[in-house]
Amino acid sequence: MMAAHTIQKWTKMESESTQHDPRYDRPRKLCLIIPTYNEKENIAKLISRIEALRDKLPLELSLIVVDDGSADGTLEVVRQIMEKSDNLRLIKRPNLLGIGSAYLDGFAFGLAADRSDYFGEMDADLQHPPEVLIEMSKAANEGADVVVASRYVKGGGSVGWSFTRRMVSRSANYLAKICVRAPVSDLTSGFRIMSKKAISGLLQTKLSTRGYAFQIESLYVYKKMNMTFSEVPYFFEERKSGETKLHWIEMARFAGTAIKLGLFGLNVRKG
Ligand SMILES: Nc1nc2c(ncn2[C@@H]2O[C@H](COP(=O)(O)OP(=O)(O)O)[C@@H](O)[C@H]2O)c(=O)[nH]1
Ligand SMILES: [Mg+2]
Repeated sequence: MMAAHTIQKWTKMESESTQHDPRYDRPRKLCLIIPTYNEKENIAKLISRIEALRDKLPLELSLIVVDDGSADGTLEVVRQIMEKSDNLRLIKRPNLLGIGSAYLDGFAFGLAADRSDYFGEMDADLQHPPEVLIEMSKAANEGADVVVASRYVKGGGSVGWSFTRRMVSRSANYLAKICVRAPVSDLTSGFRIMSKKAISGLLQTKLSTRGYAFQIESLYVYKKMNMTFSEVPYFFEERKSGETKLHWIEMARFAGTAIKLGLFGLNVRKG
């Protein structure tokens, strides 16, 4: 098990020695974080679809799975893949600590252990088609600090959603838009790539949430840091297997966090 404070300490040490050095000639690296909780049926398929993209990506790719005590065999599947792959690592946490905290631990570990230039967020359940990573990586490589894969731009959408599900998502997005005012159309999207600068700033900020509202708090931080934004369209697909962890209580927390953010903001260090 890896304690969060240990990871934070590494980040601080390492970030001092991995500042961008133009004399250091190497392909730019993308560290993709995949949080899992009971994703046994999905994770191997996802990783093999990501691996098939390697030659088409303008960035060199490594993967970190952050698992929160899955009891369905997800860990065994990940370990089997790790035996054959140098590019996959696992952060194993004891129990469900929230998707936001999984990302933060993944970012901190990636920043410390790799010399990554970019960090990605992606669900393990195949709802985020990995092929979109090609366009996202290009946008990042061309200079955007925050690339958001978006359902709400031309060419994007969601597959197989009921009217209610669509309304809930639209309302959450609308509320987030009013409260965060970040220059993107899909503020609740959890499919993103960020620059090292954006992630370093995020890791220095004390967020108020560990759950799904992480997505809007992090956007707020990037906006306050004057990061550059870019959006790439995508279709959010149906969950192939397993169950969502997004329940009503999380949605209520999300709304609470959005309103708090709109009213009081967050204290963001700007470098
Ligand atoms: N490690 C970890 N992963 C989580 C947690 N909550 C959700 N996930 C993972 O985050 C991704 C998105 O969650 P999901 O339940 O599919 O959310 P939805 O797509 O909004 O319904 C999936 O890969 C989940 O397995 C958590 O607390 N910890
Ligand atoms: Mg999902």
